[in-house]
Amino acid sequence: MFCYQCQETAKGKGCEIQGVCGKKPETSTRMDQLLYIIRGMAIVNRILREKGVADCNASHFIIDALFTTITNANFDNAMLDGFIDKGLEMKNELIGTAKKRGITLPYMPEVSYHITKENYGRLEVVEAGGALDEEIFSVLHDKKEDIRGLKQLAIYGCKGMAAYARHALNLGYEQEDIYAVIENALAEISRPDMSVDELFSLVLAVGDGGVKAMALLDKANTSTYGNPEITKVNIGVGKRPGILISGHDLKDLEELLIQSDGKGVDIYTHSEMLPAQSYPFFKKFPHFAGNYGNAWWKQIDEFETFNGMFLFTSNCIVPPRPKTTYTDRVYTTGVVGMPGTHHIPEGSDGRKDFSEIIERAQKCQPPTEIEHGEIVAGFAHNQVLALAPRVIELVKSGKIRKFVVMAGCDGRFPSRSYYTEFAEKLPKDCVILTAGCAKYRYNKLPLGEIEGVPRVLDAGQCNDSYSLVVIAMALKDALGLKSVNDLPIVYNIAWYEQKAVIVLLALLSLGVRNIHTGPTLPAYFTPDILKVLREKFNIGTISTVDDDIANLIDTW
Ligand code: FS2
Ligand code: SF4
Repeated sequence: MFCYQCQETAKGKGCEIQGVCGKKPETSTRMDQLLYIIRGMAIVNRILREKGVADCNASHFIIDALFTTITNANFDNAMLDGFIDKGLEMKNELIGTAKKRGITLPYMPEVSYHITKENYGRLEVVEAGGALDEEIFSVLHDKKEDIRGLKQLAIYGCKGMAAYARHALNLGYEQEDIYAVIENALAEISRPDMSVDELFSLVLAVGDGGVKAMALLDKANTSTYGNPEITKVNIGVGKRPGILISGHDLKDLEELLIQSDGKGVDIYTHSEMLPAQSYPFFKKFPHFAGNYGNAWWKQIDEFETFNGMFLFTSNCIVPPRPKTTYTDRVYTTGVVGMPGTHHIPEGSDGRKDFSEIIERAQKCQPPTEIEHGEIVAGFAHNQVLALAPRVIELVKSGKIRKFVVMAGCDGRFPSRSYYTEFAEKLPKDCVILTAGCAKYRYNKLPLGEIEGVPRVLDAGQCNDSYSLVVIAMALKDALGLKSVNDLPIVYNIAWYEQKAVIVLLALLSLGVRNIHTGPTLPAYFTPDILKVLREKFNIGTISTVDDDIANLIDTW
């Protein structure tokens, strides 16, 4: 196996024996095979789109296949086998459609690729267009590191974009131009003659698609559930048994809340589901009790004390330890899979039946309290823009000197204590704008307010980084500036998985410069890729807290 898609990749270079995340080689290989199959599908569907006959079911499958290969989403080989079966079947159907219409398809191994079941998850021998190729679907198949890095950067951006597109689709919102960006990227990276310059342009086009996907998901979420509003979220526990819901999918949360209403159980959000606490629709449910625990990676300890049931609607799920007590109480849904847990499929009517998890929860002990008190959430664009006159006044009077965007992901690296220290040492006239699970490094610190404006404004999930862009654009206009780069905003973004990649690419496509990202740079940023990113966007990484505060706050 070879995988270097996340920040925790082995030795900062690539996981080759087993994933640091727990992904096994045979799982990783299945994911590579699946991605190769959807590249073939994308090539054909792109041609069908040019003729006005693209298959939207194929587009839906492609986004799900990308989403399920995202870090910490699927560890289940049987589920991935189902994806490969379906992908091969759909690819053949697309080829059949093209043939029926008299469309000549290019000879490309991605299109003709076939694999028989006994070779799922096996690297050794793969039939590829009649020839045998050991690693045609592997990341390492591209021998030039810059080309490989840029192609993977495009794929990782597509993975993040696909996740957002799926959450929007679950609420009935979709845009063909987003699918077109993804399929175009997958088709283009299959071209053997892509140059570095062409790949850079492609990566920025993926970023542009990311802006569209985040805007669409924002529209889907706010049209369905209302605009997030300032909300005090309980981080303690009640006396009834609980179901903890993790991940990002608000439709799943809606169905769970409706089906569990009046059943004697409480629903708690976890990690990236915390922002749901601020939506008017969800706040109406009396059994929507609060948020339990912290960022995703602490689940293996915090789930032991929750005592109830667990529902994962997207990443990040962590493989439970062998002796853990909660594995059998974990349910997954959507593209998430974990051996030893239970999966709730979507019914033929598009609904999900959560009755089993609710009935089992009724027999559980209430959660054990691990924290108590409240945190404040709900600073998405609508709420912040409602405060805009006040905020602008504070900026103009110098009482707010800088905004620091600290969006992104949290992770296990001890060096991520940097972000806690950075928030603590940040001068008192600076405000943090956050989104994503990175916030857990500082959202419970007593950082105070600036004349009624909290010093941590939490816009929501990682996809709500879109809100931060809307806020930045509005501030730029209100302050009469020409560019977002003229604003008193600096970007110190933490990354872990591929949703942070699409957020980064989205910001770059909008022309945002001077982004600092850490705790380490992606392994696929070769020295040459980094050189170009520095020249074009002045991207940098982090140093020490004191140096970075001096550089980012005091000199910028
Ligand atoms: Fe955090 Fe994990 Fe949100 Fe990422 S819960 S690292 O998926 O997408 O962020
Ligand atoms: Fe390694 Fe990250 Fe890939 Fe898991 S997702 S195998 S930790 S690079």
